[in-house]
Amino acid sequence: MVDDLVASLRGHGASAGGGVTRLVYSQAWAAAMAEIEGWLGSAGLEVRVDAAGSRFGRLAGERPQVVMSGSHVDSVVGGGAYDGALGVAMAACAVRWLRETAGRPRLTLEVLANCEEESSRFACNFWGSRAMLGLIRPGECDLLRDADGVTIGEAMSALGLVPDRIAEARRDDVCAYVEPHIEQGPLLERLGLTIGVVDRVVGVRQLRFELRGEAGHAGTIPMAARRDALTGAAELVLAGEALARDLGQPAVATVGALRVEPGGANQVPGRVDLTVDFRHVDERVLAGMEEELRRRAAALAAARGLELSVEPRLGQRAVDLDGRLCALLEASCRRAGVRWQRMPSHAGHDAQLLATRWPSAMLFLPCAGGRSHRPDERADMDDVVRGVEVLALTLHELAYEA
Ligand code: HGY
Ligand code: MN
Ligand code: MN
Repeated sequence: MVDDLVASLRGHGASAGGGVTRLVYSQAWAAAMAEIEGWLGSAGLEVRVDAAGSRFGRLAGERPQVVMSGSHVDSVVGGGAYDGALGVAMAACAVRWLRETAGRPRLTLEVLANCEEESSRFACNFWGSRAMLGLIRPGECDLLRDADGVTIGEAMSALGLVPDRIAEARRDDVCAYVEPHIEQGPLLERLGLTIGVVDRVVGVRQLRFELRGEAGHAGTIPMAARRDALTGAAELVLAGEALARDLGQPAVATVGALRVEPGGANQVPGRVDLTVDFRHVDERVLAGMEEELRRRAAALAAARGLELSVEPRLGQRAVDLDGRLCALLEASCRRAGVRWQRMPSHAGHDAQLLATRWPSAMLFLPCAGGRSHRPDERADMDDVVRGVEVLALTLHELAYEA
C-alpha cells in the first residue's frame, strides 16, 4: 500500500528527468494534498486542514492528547519521490492498520501531512512546523517572496487559505511526534540495517551573501580596474568549501544557489547573490563556522573593492531527540526482529524544531546509494514494510498502552 501512495504522490509535480518538484502552495502541492485527504478519509480518519494548509488524519482517542506521526509534502526542485512523502504514507498506513486491528486508542492518533519543510520556494524555515508551534511572526506572510515576487500570503490566499489566521494553526495538545523518513545518506544500506533510530539532528544554517561591484564591458575594462562581483563570489564559494574540509566530517558547506547580474557572457558581473548552506552536529562549531564565513567574506570584499551584505536565510539548531521515544523505537525493532542502530541525521527535519516543544523521534529507512534530493532517490519496499511495522508497534505503545 505504501508504494501505491508514494507512486501516486510522485505524479504531483513530476518534473523532467523523473524528478519531483512540488513546491508549497503550488498546483502540484494542492493536488497532492487533495489526494492525501482521500487516503486519510478512506482510512476511516477524520480529516482536518490547519490554517497553514497542513493536513491531519485524526483517530480520536479516549483522551485528547495527540500522538502525531508523519512528515512533509513539499519537495526540493527536481527532488526524489520519497523525501517527506514516504513518511506521510507510512504514518497513514500505520494508523489505518491500528484503527482496523486495535480500534479506539486511549490517546488520540494523528497522521501529519506537513505543508512545508524544504524552504524550496520561500525562505520560510520549516513553515508548517513553525505554524504548529505558533512561531510565525506577524507580517511574515507579506514579507516572504518567491523568485517571481509572489508573497507566501498571496500563494496561500490563491488556494483559499487565510494568511491572517495562520496563528490558529498553533497546537498545544501534542504529547509525542514520531517522523518516519528515508535516511538520505548511505549508512543503513552500507551496514545492511533496516531501521535507523535517530538520536540527534544536525544544526543547519543558511546565509545569503550579496556582492556588489561594477558591471561593464568584458573587452574594454582592464583586469586591474575591475570590481568583478563573480570572481569575488567564486572566492567565497571556495572559502566555504575549504572551511568545511579543514574542519572535517561532519562539517559540510554547500553553495547550491547563485545568481549573476547582468548575466551576459561579454559583461563583467556587477552583482552576485549566493546562499551558503552549512551544517554541524555541534552548535558551537556551527557558530564558529558562521563567524569565519562572515569574516572571510568581509576580507575578500574589502580586498576586491566590493560592497557586501549578509543576511540569515534560515536556521535550525542541532538537537537531541527524545530518549524515551528512541528506546520505544528500539524495543519495537526488537519485537519486529529487524536490525537497527542509533544514528545522527545529517539532513534537517521538522522533528528538530518540533523537539523544542514536544517529545520527538525519527526512524530512518535505508536510501539506495545514499542518493537524495535528486530524481533517483529510492527506498526499498521490503524495508518500508518493516518500517511501517516498527512504527505501528511504537504508536500502539504510545497511544493504546498510555
Ligand atoms: O535540507 C535538508 O536537510 C532538508 O531536506 N530540508
Ligand atoms: Mn529534503
Ligand atoms: Mn525531508
